[in-house]
Parts: sequence; structure tokens; C-alpha cells
Amino acid sequence: MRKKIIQEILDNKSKFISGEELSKKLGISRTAVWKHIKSLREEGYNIESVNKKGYRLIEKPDDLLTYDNIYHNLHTKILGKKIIHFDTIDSTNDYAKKIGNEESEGAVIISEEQTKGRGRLGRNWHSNSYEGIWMSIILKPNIVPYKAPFITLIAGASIVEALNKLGVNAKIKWPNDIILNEKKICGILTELSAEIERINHIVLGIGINVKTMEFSQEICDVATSLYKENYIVSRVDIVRNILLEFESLYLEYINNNSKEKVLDICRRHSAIIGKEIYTIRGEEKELVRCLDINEEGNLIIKRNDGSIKEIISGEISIRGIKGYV
Ligand code: BT5
Repeated sequence: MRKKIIQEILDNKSKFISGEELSKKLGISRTAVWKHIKSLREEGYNIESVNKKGYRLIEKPDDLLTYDNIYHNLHTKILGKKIIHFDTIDSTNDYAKKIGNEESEGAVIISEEQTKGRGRLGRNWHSNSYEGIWMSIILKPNIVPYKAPFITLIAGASIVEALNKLGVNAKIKWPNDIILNEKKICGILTELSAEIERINHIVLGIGINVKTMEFSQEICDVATSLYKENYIVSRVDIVRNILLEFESLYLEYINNNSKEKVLDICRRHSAIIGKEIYTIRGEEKELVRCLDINEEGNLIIKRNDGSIKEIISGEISIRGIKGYV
């Protein structure tokens, strides 16, 4: 009932809706409507009530990443139909992996804070309270496991598309970083639970720095946030846009094996194609020129001796010649 009331009030945008209308529409008494409004106010919804006019929503407790805030206007078919929200958790990816087999596809786990956020290869991911989007999506594609790494590229493409549509000119540093003004605002961690021929589930972890103004010494040279770069964007809008963009590209991939749109976005918004970069594998560091991303989603580079090489995601790290890109 609570959700229906929020929906009605949100649908009405800046117009008033009377207590009587609400009680008729929802089939509850006016006193019950009033009680729900009271508890919504206690949660931070700023709802105005004017005699003879009714109720009007002035402000919702933006920007908590709760289901109530996100599901409204979320035009997806499978993604985000269930959102599990935490104030704090060790890692949303770890939680998603625990529940991955039981949950349905598209369930999203979001936390306002992570105490043990993870990057690739056991690296640490800084996830301060309320400053970013720390979320994991459970996926159950009916594809063979070797096709799973492409999902990282689909995620990168959808994040960049979502941010671009919100006016943020972000770029992709193949395979799993999103870059803004030469620094990292987002990292993607795709984890697979599979048998030889079959995927049990995939956990797609996405971390985006939104409001952080100061980063710890460890990462201040490489990290930035949307707010720090003067993009004041709502976290709720970002999540909604990403889920929508991701779903459409993901379904095209798993249903039709279509990669074209993703590759096109990854190439057009690449932070590294056409540039000299360092590839780093353990202690080995090599200066190469980045040429393209091929049809498989692998990186094509040219070495100093003129030979061309294909790099598969996960093999290496990449750094720019001057800084992070
Ligand atoms: C990544 O790893 O970039 C993947 C990050 C995925 C985080 C999400 S948040 C939700 C979900 N739950 C999790 O536990 N994880 C996922 P990698 O490419 O290995 O980059 C890690 C490196 O990025 C670190 O070694 C730092 O140098 C840097 N780093 C750490 N925290 C950062 C931050 N908040 N912003 C920018 N860079 C950061």
C-alpha cells in the first residue's frame, strides 16, 4: 500500500491529489491514507498537505538507493524488479554470490557503504557511505561460459551511455574502468559461477564515485567523482539509466548474439584507442600503441617491433604514458 501511495503521489508530479481521491483509488479509508502519509514523512518524504486541495510531493528522500526511489519510472523488463538495499555491507558482490543461485535474474543488491569492497585480483575498492553507487546485479544468461567476459564490456558501454545521457562525457578504459577527465570514476567487477558448459550465475559489480570530494592518499592520483568534476547528478537517476541501458544491450547479446552496438559504443567512447599505453603484466611493463577493439571485444595493440597482438580482458592492466590514461 505504501508503494501505491508513493506511486500515486509521484505520478501526480507537482499537482495536488486529494485524500478522497487517494482513498477511492486505493480502496482504503482517508484515515488510513493519512497514516501512510505520516509515516512517509517520517522517512524523509517532504509531502505538503493543503486544506481542500490534498497532498503534494515536494521532495523525496533522494538520494537513498532504495527500491521505493528507484522503481518509479524504471522501464525495464527484468532488471531491478527486486532491489535489496543495505545501509552497510562488506561487499555487494560477496552478498550477491551467496544468494546468486536462489535469486531470480535481474535482482540488484545495493549498499550505501561497503566495508570490504573488492576490485579485481583481490584489490581493494573504496566505497564510502552515501558517496557513490555500490551495486551488484545477478544475471543468469543461457550462454556458454567463455562468452561471459563480454558482459563486462556491455556494462561499460551501458554505464557510458547512461552517463552521457545525463550530460556526463565519460569514456571507457578497456576493459573495466570508466574515466572522466583522465581519472577513474567507476570500476566493474564481473564474477562467474559456472560449470564447464553452463553458467549458474554471473554477478556484475559496479562501483561509481558520485559525491566523494576527497580521496585517500592511496588513490587520489587516479580517482575522481562526478561531483568533484562538477557534475551534480542524482544517484537514483544514474542507477535507473544504467539498468535500462544495460538491459537492452544485454538482451541483444544473449538472445541474438549481437555485439555491434556495444562494440560501437566501446570504440566511440574509448579512452585509449589511438593512444600509446603501457600494458602491465606482473612486473612486465611494455609501451605499445592501442589500435582497436576487435569483434570479440579483445584489445588490438601494436608492439614496438611492429607486430600486432590481441589482448584478452583480464590478462593485463593498462596505464597511460603520463598518468592513469
Ligand atoms: C575495479 O577493479 O575497478 C572493480 C571495482 C568494482 C567495485 C564494485 S562496487 C560493487 C561491487 N562490490 C564489490 O565488492 N565490488 C564491486 P580494479 O580494476 O582491480 O581496480 C581496483 C583499483 O582501483 C584499486 O587497486 C585502486 O587503485 C583503485 N580504486 C580503489 N577504489 C577506488 C575508487 N573508489 N575510485 C577509483 N579508483 C579506486
